[in-house]
Amino acid sequence: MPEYPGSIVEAFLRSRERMPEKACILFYGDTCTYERLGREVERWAAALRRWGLQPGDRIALFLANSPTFAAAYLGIQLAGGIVVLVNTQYRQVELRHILGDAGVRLCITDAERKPELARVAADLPALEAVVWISPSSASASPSENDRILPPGILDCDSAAFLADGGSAPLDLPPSEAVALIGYTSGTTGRSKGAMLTHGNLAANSWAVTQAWRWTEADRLLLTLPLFHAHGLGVGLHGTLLVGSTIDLRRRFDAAEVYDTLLRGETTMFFGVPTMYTRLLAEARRRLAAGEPLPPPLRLYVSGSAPLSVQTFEEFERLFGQRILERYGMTETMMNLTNPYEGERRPGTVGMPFPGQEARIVDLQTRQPILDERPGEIQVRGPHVFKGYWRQPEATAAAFDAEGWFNTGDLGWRSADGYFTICGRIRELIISGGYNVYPREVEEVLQSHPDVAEVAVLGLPDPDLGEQVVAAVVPRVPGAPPSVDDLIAFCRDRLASFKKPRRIYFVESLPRNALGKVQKHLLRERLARQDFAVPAG
Ligand code: MCA
Ligand code: AMP
Repeated sequence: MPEYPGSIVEAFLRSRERMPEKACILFYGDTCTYERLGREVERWAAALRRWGLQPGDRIALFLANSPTFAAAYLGIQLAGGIVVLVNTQYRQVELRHILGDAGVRLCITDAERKPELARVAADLPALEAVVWISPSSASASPSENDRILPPGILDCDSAAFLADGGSAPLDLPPSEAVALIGYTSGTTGRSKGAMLTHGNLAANSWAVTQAWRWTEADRLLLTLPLFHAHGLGVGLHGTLLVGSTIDLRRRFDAAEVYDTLLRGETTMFFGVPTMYTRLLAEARRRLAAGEPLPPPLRLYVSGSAPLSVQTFEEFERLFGQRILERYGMTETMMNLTNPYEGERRPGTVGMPFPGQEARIVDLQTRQPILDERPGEIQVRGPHVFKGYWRQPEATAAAFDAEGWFNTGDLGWRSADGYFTICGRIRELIISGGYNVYPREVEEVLQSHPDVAEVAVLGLPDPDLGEQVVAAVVPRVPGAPPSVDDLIAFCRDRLASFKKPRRIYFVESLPRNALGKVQKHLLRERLARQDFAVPAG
């Protein structure tokens, strides 16, 4: 049995004990040591318990990257709570669904995001408290914090919430308890909460750190958001587990990343493919201006969306380094990885991490396929989630009788064991590493008074991989609503990255005999621009 701890919080406390004065999180000139983070974690845990947190209560984090995110995250888990991750771009529709579905009792946010939360708070019967990070410890201005929460909901700034000190020793959470709920598409329907246990997270982080030879000497430059599996489950967890250092940023900025890499202190960078294409463009600009290339890193990793062979090869030509591509999901954290030593094969996602399994099954017979034919990728191991929150049927449908999880991704395996992803069973658009479920955008556009029918799909995009495109049938033929109006309508309700980049007005949608929209036909027509001028 591998020697990994029962939870990430336990792993963190072990690292703190081993090297209290080591830098854990660097954040724009501030150095948060393992000891300082540990004290903050204990303060959050004690304050949450004092407030009345019971083991298993859901506490949402609707918070941008900062050391406070890490402290609150670990504090909730140390207190026995379940963290619900919320993308900071989410707006009323997503907030209502996620916070409502998870029955969140308390939400930790920042002053900048509190007004959006206040718009939906009255629709969330389980919500009892909102704790917002005081502007002194976040970058938001107090004037943005102007919308009042409904009466009956505790509205508390973090300084007041954490006051009173006291850090009674708390037991570590059991490894089989749920640590975190991440909302994701599942294979069908509305976004579902994937329940990951402390054991799932620790097992996967252990596998990742082993496979990538991650040690306490590493310094990871992390510009990914901490509210998704990539930044959190790979970047932060790995750091805490091995006791290395994370150079955390609020967001990705190619020029800032390039400048940081030039300083030569970074050993690893993890990103989505869009970040790599932007980094390449930045490098070309710098080289043209006579600036140098950054020194080599120990490891560049790409994931969350397909890395094109072209980007892989250009990166190797320019930076002289072969990006390691891996494949993961919210339900499982990381599944497959190209080898650290050995061939990193472009266009593939490699093999299972240590201690985990993966295979391809035939879509009809559900029998394993051993040759190089495509089928559905299934995975099994200690990293695979417990199930969907309050969705026993969806959970049952996601696993087969032998405990294999159906990923909903299509792929094939080469004779020498490399997996290649070649499609998705579910309808999902991946734009710049963010998932967009067409149905969610369709539902919002459909509710616009001037829209009769709508279909949303993904088309190729050189920067984002895929872009969101909508075909709209206006309610009054020949009198479509304005594109700006439709986009503003989406942005008011959904995260801005879900808004269509292009909207085409059409007379009707192609449908089959059962009335289902034939998106493949629509995609072909839109790709050919077989319509009047795009209205966007
Ligand atoms: C931002 N915008 C986007 C996207 N990101 N539009 C489409 N797709 C996107 N991905 C929009 C904003 O809404 C805004 O629109 C405008 O672009 C500028 O926003 P800004 O924040 O400046 O964007 P950016 O800095 O250009 O962001 C691009 C990005 C970012 C750096 C690629 O999207 C990003 O950090 N992506 C990573 C997501 C991630 O962590 N995914 C992992 C999921 P407007 O101005 O109109 O409002 S976990 C996962 O998939 C599994 C587990 C796995 O395997 O990892
Ligand atoms: P999420 O639901 O946010 O966890 O997104 C997981 C999905 O991202 C997977 O099911 C894949 O479809 C996709 N994905 C993640 N990594 C890769 C990769 N390296 N190549 C292709 N698709 C990927």
